[in-house]
Amino acid sequence: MAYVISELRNSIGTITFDHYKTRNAFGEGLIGELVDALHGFRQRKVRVVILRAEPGARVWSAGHDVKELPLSGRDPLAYDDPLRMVVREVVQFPAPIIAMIEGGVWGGACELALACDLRIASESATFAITPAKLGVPYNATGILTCMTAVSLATLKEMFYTAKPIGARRAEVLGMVNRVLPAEELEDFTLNMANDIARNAPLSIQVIKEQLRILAGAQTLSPETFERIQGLRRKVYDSEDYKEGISAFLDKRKYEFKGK
Ligand code: YXS
Repeated sequence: MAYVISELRNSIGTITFDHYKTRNAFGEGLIGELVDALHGFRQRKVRVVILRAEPGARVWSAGHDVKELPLSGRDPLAYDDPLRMVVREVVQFPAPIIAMIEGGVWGGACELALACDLRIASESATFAITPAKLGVPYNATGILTCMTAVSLATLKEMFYTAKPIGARRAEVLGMVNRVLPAEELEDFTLNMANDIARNAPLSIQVIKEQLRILAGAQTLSPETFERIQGLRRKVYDSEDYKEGISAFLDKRKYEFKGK
């Protein structure tokens, strides 16, 4: 595997993002290997999965691979987009997934971390939701994923400012379960994983699915859903959307004109 390292020990699976040259950006390659690893763990009936970057990482993941965002007026976060696929894999995985986080978590990676069942972070962790920095129209299920883990006031601040939130503040806000010194992170996370793995897997599997269904229970009429999609099209068809991606790729400051 070129993008992730997958290990299985005592019914606990660990997947390590291992593509630092793109800061573990979520491109098709990394997401493909991540999904394959989860499929393998599902077959092996693992009881807990830990998602992590390499020890001491300054960046957990830089989020969606910007180089793979379409410029051609196509929905950048459509149902079959790799990011959408992996978030579904995580929320539907039949056992708890713990995001063990060191370093910066950016954009779509922040949603993935929030989609995990638990988040254990080191003091170096930061969390940023960045569509407004790139002119991207986030999608409905992605917003819902974040809404189930973060208060509306905090989510608005994160979406509007696109600025990172530090680990300690994230803990106060309930975005992460625990914040620890880096040297304690791995042992604490493994102990929690072992605690969970000793409990009844079927009971945990069912409560996870019940919580997913109940948390996502939003009645949306087809017309409301189409209105949301229409609003998003206004963004991804805009000049600002092209400007956000071009500015990132040209390594220059963006200049949005609201059109
Ligand atoms: O120039 P080279 O070839 O060495 O590559 C550079 C970066 O281009 C690359 N890289 C990325 N490539 C694709 N997609 C990315 N998201 C991405 N991020 C980084 O990695 C190489 C090293 O980057 P560099 O020099 O900036 O590293 P650094 O250590 O100084 O800074 C690390 C970061 C993460 C602070 C910095 O790379 C950064 O700010 N990256 C962008 C973070 C971000 O805005 N992510 C959102 C992506 S879009 C997304 O997730 C959703 C669609 S949305 O926006 O809606 O949330």
